[in-house]
Amino acid sequence: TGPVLALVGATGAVGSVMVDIINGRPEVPWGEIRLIASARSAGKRITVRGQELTVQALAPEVFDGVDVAMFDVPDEVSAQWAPIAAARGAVAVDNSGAFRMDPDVPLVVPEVNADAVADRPRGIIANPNCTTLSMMAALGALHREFGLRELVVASYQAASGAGQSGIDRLYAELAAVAGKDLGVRGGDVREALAAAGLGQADSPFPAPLALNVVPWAGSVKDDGWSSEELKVRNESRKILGIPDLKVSATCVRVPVVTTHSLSVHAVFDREVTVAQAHAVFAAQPSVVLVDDPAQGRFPTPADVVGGDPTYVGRVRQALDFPNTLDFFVCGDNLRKGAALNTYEIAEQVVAAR
Ligand code: 11C
Repeated sequence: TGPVLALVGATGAVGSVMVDIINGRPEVPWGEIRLIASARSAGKRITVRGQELTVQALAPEVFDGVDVAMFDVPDEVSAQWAPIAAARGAVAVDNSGAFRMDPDVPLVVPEVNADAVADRPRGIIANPNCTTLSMMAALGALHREFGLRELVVASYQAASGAGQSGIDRLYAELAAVAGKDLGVRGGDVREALAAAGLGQADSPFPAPLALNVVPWAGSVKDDGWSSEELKVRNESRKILGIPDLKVSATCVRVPVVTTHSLSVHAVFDREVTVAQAHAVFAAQPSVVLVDDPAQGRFPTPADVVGGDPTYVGRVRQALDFPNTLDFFVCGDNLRKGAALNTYEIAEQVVAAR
């Protein structure tokens, strides 16, 4: 019998994708898989690799005998329960923000720093934020070749980054404005939402998302920064192993259900051409290059959603800035951005045993 895998948060937006990923693998190394969630979801039945499993309520005993426990739960739940899982002998692979910047917890993207899984003094490995993750496979490949020095990015983040409530809210808002001719100015979206009973205070977003873009994700931090923007900065530095990487990020929510995009301006130590960058992307197995704008070919969330790779396009050498590249990247925030990378770390842990 193989190792035991636990999935904590099995019924959430990311947890459900995790189950899809496990079901879609040609082979898995696990002898047993346990599904775990809050008491509210306990008792639900979910089919995993042809077997109907009953979701168990989160409790210390569920981790007994577990080799790897993946956590897809809010920060405070991970903060409490990942150490409990570790104390009971499991390696906790955590997708929350609770441990990412802990110096005793590796922050892993297998394409970039797979070896870091072995150095885990707390028995915990962290999975990066989905916005950071969406560009890491591409940036890691470029960094190895040209030496990354500075990063200026703007994100175009999907509603599902805010979980199931974000997905539900976007669909409800779209239903409230659908089929109406709101005129050349797009009408008063707030009025249309209010008329449909969608109060702003009930939304996970700080402004209407339908027919709009919202320059905010996460919580308020010092000097006008959002938590999401600081995560992009701090996590990029840690994953790439460049503690003094200069980063400036602006995080924006857009009315896309799933798949985060980023516009990236990257500055390198060495000269770089578009042809060289294309060659680097083409050689990175988890990156798909879609870059032929004359033929209308570039990545968009609509084409990328549901897929595992990071898609890169619009690669340009900035006319006025030497040693730089500008490009656009799209990645499914629930797959590589969350569930898939977490699962890849879990497989890496058992493969390295
Ligand atoms: C979003 N990236 O799109 C966030 C969600 O630190 O794991 C993930 C937050 C995190 O809202």
